[in-house]
Order: sequence, then structure tokens, then C-alpha cells
Amino acid sequence: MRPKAELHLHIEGTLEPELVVELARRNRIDLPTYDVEAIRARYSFTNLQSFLDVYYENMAVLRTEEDFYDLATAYLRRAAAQGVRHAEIFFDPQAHLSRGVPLDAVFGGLSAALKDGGVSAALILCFLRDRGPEEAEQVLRAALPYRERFIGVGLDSAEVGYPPSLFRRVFDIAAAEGLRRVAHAGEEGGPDYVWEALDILRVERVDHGIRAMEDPQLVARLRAERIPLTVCPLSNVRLRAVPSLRDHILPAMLDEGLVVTVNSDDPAYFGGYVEDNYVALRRELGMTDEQLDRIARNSFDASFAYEAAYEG
Ligand code: ES4
Ligand code: ZN
Repeated sequence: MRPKAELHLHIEGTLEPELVVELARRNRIDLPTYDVEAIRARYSFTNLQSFLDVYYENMAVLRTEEDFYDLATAYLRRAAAQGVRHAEIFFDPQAHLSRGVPLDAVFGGLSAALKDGGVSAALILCFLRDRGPEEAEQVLRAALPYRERFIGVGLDSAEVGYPPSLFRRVFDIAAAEGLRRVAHAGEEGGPDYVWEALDILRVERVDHGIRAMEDPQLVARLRAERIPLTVCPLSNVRLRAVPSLRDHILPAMLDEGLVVTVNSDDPAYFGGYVEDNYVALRRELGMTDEQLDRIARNSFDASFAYEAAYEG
């Protein structure tokens, strides 16, 4: 299996139905069903929002530091089995703070799991764009005492209607703190969202970015500046951003000379971890070893914190 880095992965999106049930029992939280197959049967989505509704609901079972430790430990084990040598992992503190889970439990559990996980890994704190820029700034300030535990900030959740420009100030503060910057853009939103992420948020990678392909000038900019794109093929199919894998624009992105990477996004919900995405690209799109090798190489080049010494 190809060694690879995973750069677009929401830790809360690795919450498998089995762990939902286990944590619900441990924390005495009522679930509508304790049948994992019945939980999984709900994972049929029509767009990003229909997924986010289930994603935020299932998070109710994450309450303690130990829960976050177990969640991230399970992901790192699966990632290693899929050839992941380095992971830059998103987490959504606002989704936990709003449920009364302290930031200390989130950072404590996640950073301990990364330390023990046996895979090079780092955290990227994401702002929930549909909660607006003031709350984003509050959460960043609340996280600054933990500054050494995360390497960057991102922007996720419902995209359309929440353009990157709303978040200029909080990204400026993050930049001044020496934090790396990424944003979801061009998943459901148009190329204008990608332009804003680059020009206003000064992002160093674009998460998804598939709709950038609608704008040739934007493609030229991404190519010239070698801005990596963290593409998530199975996610795009499950959220109906593309009709099927066979219609995915990823091969054309590579042909354009873009720095494309392949990632799993929310693997517990989208039917596969990162190697499963690579396998599907070969099977459904006929992508060659050469193309997939290039993507894997891109993933290390596009990473912020991978240290080859870790391999040693
Ligand atoms: C997400 Cl696929 C996706 N898009 C935007 N925000 C997200 N949060 C978790 N998964
Ligand atoms: Zn994502």
C-alpha cells in the first residue's frame, strides 16, 4: 500500500456507529436506537446540510476527555492500516462547547491520543462558518492557551451563504499567532468562495475546491502558486456534489497541473477511509499507478508538519 498523508479529515467524522453506541452506554445518553445497522441506515444524504444534521446529532455522545481519546485512537489505528504516515486532523470545538463540553476535555483527549498514536499527526482547529465570525473569534481566543497543541485553523460546516470574507478578522488573528490557514471552499460554493479564501483569508491549502475548475483564471492561479487542494472523492459522491465517481473532475484537476491530494473527510459516514478512496479512483475512474503515486507524493508535499524523521 502507498504511504500517504491525510490532510482533510474531521475527527468527529470518524465516529463509527459502534462507537456511538458504546459511548452512549458509557455516558448514559439516550439514543433513538442502539442498533448499529439502524444508525448506519440513516447515512443516506442529499446534500451537505443533510449530512451535517446527522453528524452534529451523533456528536452528543462525545462528553469526556476519554471519549475524545478513544475517538482519535480508533482513527489513528485505522489510518495506519490504510497507509497513513501523517495526518492533519480537523476538529470542531464549537460543536462541543455549545453542548457544555469544556475545551480542556477536547484538547486533552485529542492531544493525548495523537501523542500515543504511533502515527505522525497534528490538529487543525476549525471554525463552524454557520455560527458566524464573532463566535469564531471567541473560540480562537479561548483556544490560545492551548496554542502549542494545534498547528492551524480551518473553516467548515454549511458553506453557501457563509462566504470566507466574513472571517477575515479571525484569520488575521490566527496568522499573527503563526497559525497555518486552510478553508473549505468550492465544495458546494462557487469559485468566488475559493478566490475569497485565497485573497482574504490567505489560506495555504483549499479543502475540496472542486468547483474551482469552473474558472480558468482561478485554475491558473492555483497552479502558479502551487496551492494544494484536499479533494475527497467518496465524500463528494455521498453528498451529491458529483453524480458518481465516474463523473469526478479529479483526473482533470491533475491534468491541469494542480497539486491534488485525496482524503476521506468523514470516513465513518461516507463509506471509506483514505485508501478506500484511492482504490475507488482506480476501480471507477481507471486512474493509473503513476497518477495515484503523484497524489500520494503531493500529500506529503502539501502537509504542514510532516517530518520525515518520524519514519526513522
Ligand atoms: C464537513 Cl464534508 C464537510 N464539509 C463541510 N464541513 C464539514 N464538517 C464535517 N464534514
Ligand atoms: Zn471536510
